[in-house]
Amino acid sequence: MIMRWFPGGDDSVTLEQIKQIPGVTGVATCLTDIPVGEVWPLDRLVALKEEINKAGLEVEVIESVNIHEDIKKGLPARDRYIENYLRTMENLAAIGIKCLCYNFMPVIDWARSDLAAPLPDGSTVMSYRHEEVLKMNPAKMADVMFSQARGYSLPGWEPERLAAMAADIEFYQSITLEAYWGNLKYFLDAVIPHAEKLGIKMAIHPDDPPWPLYGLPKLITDAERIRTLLALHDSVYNGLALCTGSLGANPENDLPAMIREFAGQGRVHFAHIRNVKRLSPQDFDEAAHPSFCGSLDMFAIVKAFHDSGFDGYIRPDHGRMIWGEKARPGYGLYDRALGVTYLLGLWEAITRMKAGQKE
Ligand SMILES: [Mn+2]
Repeated sequence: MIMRWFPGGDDSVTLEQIKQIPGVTGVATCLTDIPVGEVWPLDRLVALKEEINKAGLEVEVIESVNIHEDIKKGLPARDRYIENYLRTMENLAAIGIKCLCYNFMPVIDWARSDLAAPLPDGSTVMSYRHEEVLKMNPAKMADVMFSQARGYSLPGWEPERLAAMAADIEFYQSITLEAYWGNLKYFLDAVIPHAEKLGIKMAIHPDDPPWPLYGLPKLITDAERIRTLLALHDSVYNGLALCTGSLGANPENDLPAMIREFAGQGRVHFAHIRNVKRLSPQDFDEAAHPSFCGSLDMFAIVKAFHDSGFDGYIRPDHGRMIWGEKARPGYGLYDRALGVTYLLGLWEAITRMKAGQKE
């Protein structure tokens, strides 16, 4: 069980606080100040690892090393950026990283219409209203998100990406889904053999939300698409960060079945387990972790991981903002800590009930 943590004073939550959450043994982290496409310097990574280890926590997961838009677009410059990606992977392997989370979402990483939507209990959550998102142009959505980010960086919404946003969205209108799969395959064919050599499991994060937006191609949205992804380069090192909140926004996605299939094949390396409250097929609020707080059956989800013999990394993903906490949207301490405790409780109960059945 790990938690996402941002270094360099870019997080309201401290390593010391994370260390005190029962059962959390490490963090998933990243360097947020390296421009997308540049090599992550080894000395910075060594210092990062030392800082985390000093707090009594492990760092074996990086979330994320984002992919330069030229790779996603399939431009000639992609080879240089893929070379940089391979160099970054070597530096990550040198500090003992075993799992690398990334995504292949064009231009816009995760999208929400509100980062602090109030719930009746006085807490706030990140929410998504499809009509509102369509009414905003992407630049307006970026404005809304930054105005609610409390000064923290928004992973996946790097300034250099925003600057080129309008032109990039225009560019993607002429890229077919088939061509976009081809661009992902080109990347995987270069990266996965290197990952095998270095012992780093690649874990792609699903698209969030899992449906098309602004005419942009979306790849990782459902079971059929995930089968396509896994077949693009058939290696266990080509795997998933299975995010229940992202995939669960679409009521058609049967999460326990997907977990059984893909974790059963050893292709899930990282689990983001959180709940989501669906309000219509394309509207949702993020929710507290327990089943009764949202639309997902969290017991069935955790049991599917358990039954599949899942031994990868789990994190509680996003939480609500509660108890007056001021933090990066989705990444406060309190609700994620409650989420950890709930998930570990489910895990223990399932483990012990199975042991009891055997006696
Ligand atoms: Mn996630």
